[in-house]
Amino acid sequence: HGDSEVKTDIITLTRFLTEEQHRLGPHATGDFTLLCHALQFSFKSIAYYIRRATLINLIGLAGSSNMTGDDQKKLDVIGNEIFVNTMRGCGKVKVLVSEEEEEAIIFPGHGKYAVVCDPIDGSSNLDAGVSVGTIFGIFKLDDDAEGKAKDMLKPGTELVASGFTMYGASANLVLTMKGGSVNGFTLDTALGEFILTHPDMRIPKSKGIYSVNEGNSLYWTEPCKAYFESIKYPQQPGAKPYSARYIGSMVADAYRTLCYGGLFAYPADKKSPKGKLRILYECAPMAMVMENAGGLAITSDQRRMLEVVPEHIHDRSGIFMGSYDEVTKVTEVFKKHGVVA
Ligand code: P6P
Repeated sequence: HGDSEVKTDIITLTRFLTEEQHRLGPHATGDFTLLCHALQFSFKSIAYYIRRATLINLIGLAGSSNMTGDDQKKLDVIGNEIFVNTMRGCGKVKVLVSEEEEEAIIFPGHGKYAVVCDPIDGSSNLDAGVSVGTIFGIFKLDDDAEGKAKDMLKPGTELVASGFTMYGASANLVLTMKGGSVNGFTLDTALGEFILTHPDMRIPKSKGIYSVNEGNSLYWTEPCKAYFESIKYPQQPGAKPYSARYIGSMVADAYRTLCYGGLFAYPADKKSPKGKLRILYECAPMAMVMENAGGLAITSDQRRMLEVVPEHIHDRSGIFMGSYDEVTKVTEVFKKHGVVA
């Protein structure tokens, strides 16, 4: 047979996870695989609601859709409820930390995994049609873990998997396992399957793009100001200024940075001394994706992002992440200003 134009050897996320499990050998119990199936159902459900949200919000479908008469739930709440239900339902998760839940949720049963998530990151952008997404991380609990919130206070280096989905023109999932590659999947809504479309994603080693909210520059520390000055007003002869790209939705800025390269930053500053983004379910999962794609991720005080241990489940951190050479430039400027990890 000649190769027909139609691609018939499709790798779905389901098949990808099965192959991953087989790669781990016969001792793999399949618990992680079942957890990931529950995760993918969460993403499909959230993608559905986000696609509908515009219609519901903008053309008043809410009146007809909430027959029970309760208020049209905000998408954050819907996304969070979906996550809680699927993580409880799969029976493999003991602890769930969500941006939308003040306390960690402890499920009954003997789940061996802990999940951290921001169900709908950037939801404030939704009304403007800006891409939002889900950011998630999976930890394996120690055998003697009590299944309490303190079991979640772990460094990102202990994540067994992490990633994010971006609900834009299509729903894109970026998934990476500990020590593994970064793989991108696109939701085929007709099949209801995430299809492997971006195998082994590698972030370009360098790229003249920076992504930061310059509206905070009044509050930046001296080394931070010096870094951004150095790329906006380069001193090297013939050097061109960097291009600015800031969407204000972390998953969108992260996805662009992963695809094109560059530097994404949400620095700790005088207004937010601990930074704005959360360690457990925003910074650490993104840092693992960037590092596994060949990039770097550090804090404002120049520590490796993945080595930071939060003291509370909702702790924040400053973050610089992206292309290897670009994050290295940040470290060089900060070092000149005496900020060394
Ligand atoms: P700012 C969205 O609200 C978010 O949590 C991230 O998705 C995004 O990177 C950041 O905050 C944007 O914050 O202060 O620039 O609007």
